[in-house]
Amino acid sequence: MGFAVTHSERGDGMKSPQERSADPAAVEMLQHAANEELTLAWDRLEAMGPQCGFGILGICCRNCTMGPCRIDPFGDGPSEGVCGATADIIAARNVARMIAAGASAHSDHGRDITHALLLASEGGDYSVKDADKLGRLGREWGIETDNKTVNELAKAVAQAASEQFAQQEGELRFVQRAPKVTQERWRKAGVVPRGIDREVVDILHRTCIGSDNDPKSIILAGVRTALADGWGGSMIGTELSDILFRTPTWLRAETNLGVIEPKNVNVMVHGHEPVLSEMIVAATQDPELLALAREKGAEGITLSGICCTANEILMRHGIPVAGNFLHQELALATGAVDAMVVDIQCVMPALGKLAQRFHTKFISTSKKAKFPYAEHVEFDGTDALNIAKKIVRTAVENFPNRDQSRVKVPKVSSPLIAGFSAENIFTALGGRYRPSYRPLNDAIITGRLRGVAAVVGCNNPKHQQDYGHITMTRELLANDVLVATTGCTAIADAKAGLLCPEAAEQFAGEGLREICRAVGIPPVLHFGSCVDISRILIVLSNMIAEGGLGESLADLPAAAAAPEWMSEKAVAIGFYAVGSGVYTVLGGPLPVLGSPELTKFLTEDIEETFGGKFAFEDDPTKAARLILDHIDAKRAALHLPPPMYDQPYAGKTAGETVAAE
Ligand code: XCC
Ligand code: SF4
Repeated sequence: MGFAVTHSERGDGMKSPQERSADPAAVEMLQHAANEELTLAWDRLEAMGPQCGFGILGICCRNCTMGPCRIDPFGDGPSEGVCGATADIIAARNVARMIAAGASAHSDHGRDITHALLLASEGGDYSVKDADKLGRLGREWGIETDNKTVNELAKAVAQAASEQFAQQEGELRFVQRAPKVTQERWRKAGVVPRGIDREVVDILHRTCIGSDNDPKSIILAGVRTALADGWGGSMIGTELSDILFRTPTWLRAETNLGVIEPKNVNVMVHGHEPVLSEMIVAATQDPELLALAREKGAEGITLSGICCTANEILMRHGIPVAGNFLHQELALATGAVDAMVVDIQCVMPALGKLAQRFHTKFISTSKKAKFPYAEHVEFDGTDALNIAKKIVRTAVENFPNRDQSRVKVPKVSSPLIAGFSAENIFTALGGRYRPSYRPLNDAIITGRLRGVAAVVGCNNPKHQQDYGHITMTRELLANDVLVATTGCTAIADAKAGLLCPEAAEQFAGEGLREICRAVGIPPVLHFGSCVDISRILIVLSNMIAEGGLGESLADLPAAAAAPEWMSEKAVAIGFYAVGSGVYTVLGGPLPVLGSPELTKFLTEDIEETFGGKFAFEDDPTKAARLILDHIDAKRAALHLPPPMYDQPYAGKTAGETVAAE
C-alpha cells in the first residue's frame, strides 16, 4: 500500500539545498555538508521514503501484543484490530498518547524550574531575580506574603507549584486566569484539569488495551491533559522562570549561524531549560575562563544557542541564537563549535555521531536525556555554577583541537528585537503611562488591526525550512494582523528580518504599520520559548478582561498556527489552543486522516464544545487566508467594523507569496 507522503515534493529524488531550506545560511551549509559527505536530517528523510502510510493516517496500533494491527483505509482489508478497535478508536488513542507525551515534556520542564526555585529559596547559585512577580503570584495563589522574606515566599510558591503536579482532585490554580465563560465551557465539558501528572497518567491508562474505546471520550480527556499543559505545566514553567531569572524586557540581539565567531571559543547550548543555560551564561563571562581562552589562542568566548533554551537566554540576556531545530546539525557542520551542550527535548540523537566528524565535544547534562557518543556531565541544579564552569572549561580546552582549515561559518546573521511578555505588551502597545490592554483592544475594535495570530512551532524536513513560517507570517502582516511568535517559528522569523521594527515598513499593512511606527515595535512579537505560549494565553485572557472583544477566548478575532510542526509537544499545544477556544491551523495534518469521523470531529464538531477547532493546510498562504477568514468572521460576530484600510484581504497580499501561487 504506497501512500504518498503528505508533502507533495517528497518521493522524487534528492532535494537541492534551496528546496531544503529558505534560509541562505542553511543553503550554504547544506552545500558544504554535501561536500563533506555529512548525513543530515534531510538525507535521512529521503532515505526513509516512502514513509509508512498507516502511520501517516494514524491507523496502526501496537498497544498490545495481539497486534500490531493496522486498518485498511480502502476497506478491502481489515477494518478492525484483533481486539475490535476501529480506525476511529485507534487514531483517537494514538493522538491522545501524543498529547500525553507532549504535555509530559512541557510539564516536566515546569517541574524542573519549580525545583530550581526551591533550590534558590534555600540559598545556593540560583536566586530570585523578579521579587515583584513572586509577590504577585504569591498573592494570586492566596499565599500569605506580608511577613515573609523573599526566600520564604519563594519556598512557599515553589511548594504550591509542586503540589499542582501531584494534585488529585479539584482544579489547577491557573484555570482561574481564563475568562469566566471559557472556564464554564471547560466545566460543562468535564475537562478542567485536576492535577498535571494525573491527567497524563489518565491518558496512558485510558488508552491501554480495553479501557476507553469511545473516540470522543478519548479526545475530551486529551483536551483535559493538554489544558493541564498550557494552563498548568507550561504556565508554571514560564511564571517561575520569570521569577527566578527575571521577566523579559525588550532587547536587541542577533541570530543565525553567522553569530558563531571563528576566532573565539564557541559554546553552544541546545535544548529547553533555562536552569542549565542561565548558568552557562554566567560561566562564559567568568574572568578566569576568559583568560584561559586567550591563553589557548582564542580572542574570547562566544555563547550561542539552538531551539528554546536559546530563546530563554535570548529573552533575558540578548545571547545570540545560532538557529532553530533544523540548524542543530548545520551548526556542528561549521566545525567551529568547541562544545555543544544539551539538556532535554528536540536534540537529535544524530548529533553525537556528527560531532565525531569534528573536534566538537558533545555534552549531555540531563539524567533524563543521554545520547550516543556524548560525554555526560550531570547537571541537576545543585552546585550549578561550578558544573557550568566545568563544561565551559571543557570547551575552552578543546579550542586548540579545532582544525581551522575545516571551519566554514556562513556570514549570515540578522538583528532582532525579543523580550515580549504579558506584562510588557501593554507598554509596547501604547499604554505606557497607564498600563492597560486598552490600546490593543481599541486598535482591534476600530479595525486598525484586523486581529492577532500566534504563529508557533517547529521545523520539519518535510517542509522547506522556514518557508511556511515566513510566508504565513508575511501574509498575515500584510493584512494587518499582529503576530505573536515563540519557539522555532520565532527564530525563523528573526532570521528573515521580521522581528525588526523596519519589517513593519516592508511587510505590514497600513494599520499595523501605523501602530508599529507609533510605538517602535516590530510587527512580529517574540514571546519566548514554547512553554511561553502560556504568555499568549494570558495576553488573550487579558484582552477579554479589558472588554469590548467578547466574553471568551473563542470570541476574539484571533487564531493560531504551526506551519512546520513535528513534535508531540506541538500536538499538546494544538489541543490546548483549540480547547481554549482558538482556531488552530496546522501545516501537515494530525495523524488522524485514516478516521474520517475523527477528522471531522477535530476540524468541525469540536468547535461546538470549545469554540476552537483545527484546520490542516500545508500551503502557508492558503493557511493564512483561513486565518484571515476566521478573524473576519469573528469581527463580524462582534459587530466590529471591517478592517480600516483593507477590505477585502484578497485585494492585498504579501508580494512574493502571491507570485508563488
Ligand atoms: Fe522543538 Fe522548542 Fe518544536 Fe522547536 S518549536 S522544534 S518542539 S524547539 Ni518548541
Ligand atoms: Fe491490535 Fe487492539 Fe492490541 Fe491495538 S490494542 S494492537 S488494535 S489488538
